Amino acid sequence: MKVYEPANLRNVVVLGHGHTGKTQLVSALLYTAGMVNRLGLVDEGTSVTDYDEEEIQRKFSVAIGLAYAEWAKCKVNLIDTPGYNMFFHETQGALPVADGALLLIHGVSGVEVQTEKAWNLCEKRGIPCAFVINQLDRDRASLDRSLEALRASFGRGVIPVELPLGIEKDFHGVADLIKMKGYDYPANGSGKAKEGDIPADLAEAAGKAHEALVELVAEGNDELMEKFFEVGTLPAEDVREELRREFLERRLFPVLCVSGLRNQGSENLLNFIADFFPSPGEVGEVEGSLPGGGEPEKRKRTTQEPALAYVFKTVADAFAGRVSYFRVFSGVVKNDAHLENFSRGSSERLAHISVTQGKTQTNVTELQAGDIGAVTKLKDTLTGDTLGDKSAPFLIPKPKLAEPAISFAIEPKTRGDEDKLGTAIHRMTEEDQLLRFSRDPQTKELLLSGAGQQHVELAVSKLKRRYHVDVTLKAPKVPYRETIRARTQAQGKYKRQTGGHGQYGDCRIKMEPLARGSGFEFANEIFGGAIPKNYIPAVEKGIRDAAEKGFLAGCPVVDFKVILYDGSYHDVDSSDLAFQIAGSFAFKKCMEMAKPCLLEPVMAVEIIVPDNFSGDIMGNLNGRRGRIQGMEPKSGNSIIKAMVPLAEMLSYASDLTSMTQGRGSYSMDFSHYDPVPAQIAEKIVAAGRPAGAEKEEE
Ligand SMILES: Nc1nc2c(ncn2[C@@H]2O[C@H](COP(=O)(O)OP(=O)(O)O)[C@@H](O)[C@H]2O)c(=O)[nH]1
Ligand SMILES: [Mg+2]
Repeated sequence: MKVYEPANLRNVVVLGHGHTGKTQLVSALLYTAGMVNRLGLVDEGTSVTDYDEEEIQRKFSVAIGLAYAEWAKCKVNLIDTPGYNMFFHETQGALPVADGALLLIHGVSGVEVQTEKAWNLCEKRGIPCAFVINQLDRDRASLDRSLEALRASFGRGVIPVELPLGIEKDFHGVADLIKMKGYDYPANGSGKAKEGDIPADLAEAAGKAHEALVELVAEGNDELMEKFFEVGTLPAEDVREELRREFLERRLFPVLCVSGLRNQGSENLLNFIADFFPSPGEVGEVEGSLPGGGEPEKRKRTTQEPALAYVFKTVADAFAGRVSYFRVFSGVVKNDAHLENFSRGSSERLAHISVTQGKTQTNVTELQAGDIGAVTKLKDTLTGDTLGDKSAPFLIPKPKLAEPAISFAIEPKTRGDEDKLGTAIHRMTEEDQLLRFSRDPQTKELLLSGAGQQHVELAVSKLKRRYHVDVTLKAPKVPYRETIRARTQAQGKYKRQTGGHGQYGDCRIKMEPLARGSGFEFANEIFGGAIPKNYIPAVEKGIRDAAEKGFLAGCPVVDFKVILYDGSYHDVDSSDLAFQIAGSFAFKKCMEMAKPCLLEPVMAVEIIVPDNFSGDIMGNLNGRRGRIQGMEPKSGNSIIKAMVPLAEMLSYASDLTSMTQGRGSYSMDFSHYDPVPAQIAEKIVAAGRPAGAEKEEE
């Protein structure tokens, strides 16, 4: 494997809505560049970057896939990403290592929800972005309609640099609007084009599109504008140079045309990447901070600087162990280098660095600034860590991830599964930082949390396939709570005479409701030593423990205040334990009269769907006891905001998918607790009341 200098590297992230054909296109580009010896097909499970068994089975990407094409003296690193909202955190993880983006558009569907999200990611990081209209071989695919949608969403800087030759099933290549040449691709998928003149029937349209391109390019440069007005056109070399400059500045967003499935338009796309996309040296200095103090720090992206690398992905491979994927940001990372992990303050040895072509690793001797590679068996380096030459500390900021939106309860099927679960989950959470594992303190269930149902289901499937751990996935128990609605007071007395030493505790308390979210308050208003000071914490503890166990349905009682105002004691028989029990008795008596009720968590939900679904979605939310807070249109989509009880959202992911044919997405955060309507509460109480609650004794 050749060593590539920064000037000959291109780091390209492939973004787009699910099913636009990102993975298929990457396979087509790799085949065209001669990197693989057959055209991999997503539909047959032979694509290069969806090699994971979970991806092959699902036929869509769930993780970043890495590949490279050696083309026109360049090494083009291609980072394939998942398009589904559920795996958006994976996609986000690829952005820090990309210098340019291909944003794929489905030739029939146009701009979709994830198109916008991907666009926003690039905008935030100032990453140049070229649009690729894919699947132009399909019925009803159209460049014109796609352009209209793109311009409506992203402005007039969207400009085609190619036109399709032939439409729908007759699509067979592209007309290059800079060179003004036609490129005819065979139907056999070889990806090899024949250059010729633009066909006569397209000549006029191509002429107009060429003029539009030249004019828009000239707009960004006064000198060129003058020249353009004088002569009426511009030399191709000027157009290229200026187009490139404005593409890198994100003033212009070139549009290219392909069919990834038929491998048409691929050579032109590869040439475009090699000629127009930035090399790592052209994207400004690396911005980061000094470890410890967090002071801003910059670093030149040259090979002369000390080594600096950033780990953007970690895979727990069953055979190779931990594989860390990194990008070199400055200097040179040599095989067998010893680097400092600045994020953790430890040192690592990078034995066996390699480059990645889908599932295949090829060892290399060194990787220069800008290049992307992999290394196995780092000790304690994880995704988001910065490694580098010990003499030159530096931290590269890692993207801020969303928090998990949903939790499911998991239950190991056998004792053996239970034993293996911990290690397996640990590996999986290393690999996927949005996956969380915990035990619910209230319900004692094991919880697996993630971005959504599919994300958690994927984790369960991986547990079984990779780690042979079988668990059942259940909807989690909703963390209900209890509270009171009336003021009450009661006495709790515990007295026992057994043989010699007895037990004695006696307290009188008042109980009153507090505002939502206040939790529990305890006030001591005993005067004159009716209960000695040292027993008062015991009374409080007795009440707290009883409140934790619940009264109606075994859920913690919250938002109430207890005032201890009287009681009595015995010189010999009183003890902490006796006063704890007395406290719990008083609490239970109060609860009986305090009009207790159940509270449920309510979520703030945000749903994004194409406009035509918004009516159905809102009707459906009403059925879930949701309260709509508002609706905003956003370029063909509606953003619906609502407050919905968590209990009604447990199956939302799959319902939304089926209601919108997979085109809707949602997120939710905890908002507050609200009383459960009486009818529903009755059922929960019937199911949840702890059996054989202990009887009071006086
Ligand atoms: N007709 C047609 N189908 C395509 C094309 N590219 C991809 N597909 C199909 O679209 C589906 C999704 O492709 P995939 O590459 O997995 O999309 P991704 O989710 O963007 O990675 C698969 O069934 C592909 O075979 C194309 O250019 N033409
Ligand atoms: Mg994919």
